[in-house]
Amino acid sequence: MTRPTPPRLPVESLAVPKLDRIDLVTVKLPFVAPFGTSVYVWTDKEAMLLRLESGGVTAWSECVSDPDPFYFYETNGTALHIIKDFLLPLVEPGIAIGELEARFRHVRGHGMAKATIENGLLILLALEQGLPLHELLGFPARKIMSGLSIGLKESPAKLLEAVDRAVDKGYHRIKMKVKKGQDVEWVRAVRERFPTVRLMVDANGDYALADLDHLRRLDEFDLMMIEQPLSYNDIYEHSLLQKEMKTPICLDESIHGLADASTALALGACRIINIKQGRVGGLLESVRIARFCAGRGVGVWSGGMDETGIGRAVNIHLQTADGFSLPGDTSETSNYFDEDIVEPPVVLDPEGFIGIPPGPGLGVTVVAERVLKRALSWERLL
Ligand code: OSB
Ligand code: MG
Repeated sequence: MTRPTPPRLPVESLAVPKLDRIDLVTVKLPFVAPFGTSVYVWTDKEAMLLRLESGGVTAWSECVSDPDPFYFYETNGTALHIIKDFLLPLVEPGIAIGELEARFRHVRGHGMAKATIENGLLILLALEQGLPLHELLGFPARKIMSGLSIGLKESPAKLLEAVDRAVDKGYHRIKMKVKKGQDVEWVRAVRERFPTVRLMVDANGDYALADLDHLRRLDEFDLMMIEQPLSYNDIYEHSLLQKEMKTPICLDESIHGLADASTALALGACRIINIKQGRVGGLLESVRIARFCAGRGVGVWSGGMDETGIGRAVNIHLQTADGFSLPGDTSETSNYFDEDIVEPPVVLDPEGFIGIPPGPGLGVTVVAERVLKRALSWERLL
């Protein structure tokens, strides 16, 4: 089994524009409700934004890391360091985007930091060419399926309320977080009340292979998948678990790029992959993984990082790419924030779909006053 050599994407040959000004802005937006995983509970989104200016055109992108390493090893602090000290010095006007990616590979890991710059440049190019981002990437417009990620709740009753609201809204699938001791009976409660809803669970790595007998009890609930049951760092043990379980395993944390995806498929470690564009280093690597998986009968979907409207719009554009056959973690803005920093907010249509914001670039407008109101820090880099 050899590593895939992905075909070149047409966008790789576009030239990096000359940048006139670069800023990094960190904003903090309170969540409408705390969001809990098996690892941590977040009460707000602290997001680092990159603002690029070129010939009077301004593009914003979002680093999807958190201030803490409780989902992924990158933090806003490491991303700032890597972007400022290692990645931005590699950005040279006139070189191809593909060449920039090759230069970025000299920096090991730090996909979220890389994605912030690569996505920002692609958004800038799309704005300059007057094209929606998905069109620059080569994908026709299509509406996106929706999915809600429900954090750990304090009681099964509260969980049922949240699922009820999501079903009412028309979400195409519902994900519930689980952890050891807050799993089988909670899933059973949801299944009993909603026998046919498309349901899945996400453990964020809370189990070990020794929990096999316990995890197998989840097989009776007709779940679409179980996301990242074992360690954030593992692929091999997931392959052993998948052989023992009927429910498809979906890998999230373990997949940092196309090479990991190919390892996971070769080992049979999962039947589905959650692509978070930041975690895998940007939109182009995401497109490569989606294609690779689609060609092998493995479904992919776009994960989320509770992003502001900037990152959420990037995820929406990404989902026009071939291979995104499953509903992802893209839900309404009101699920996260009372007031976002972009307009318009994401809303579901009556059939539960999400439209691509129309217009060049991301199709959303960053509201300067709201960024200023929410800014914790603002650093001009160029
Ligand atoms: O594991 O998918 C995850 C949010 C933050 C960190 C990790 C995860 C999540 C989510 C929510 O599940 C995704 C979203 O609604 O944006
Ligand atoms: Mg996950």
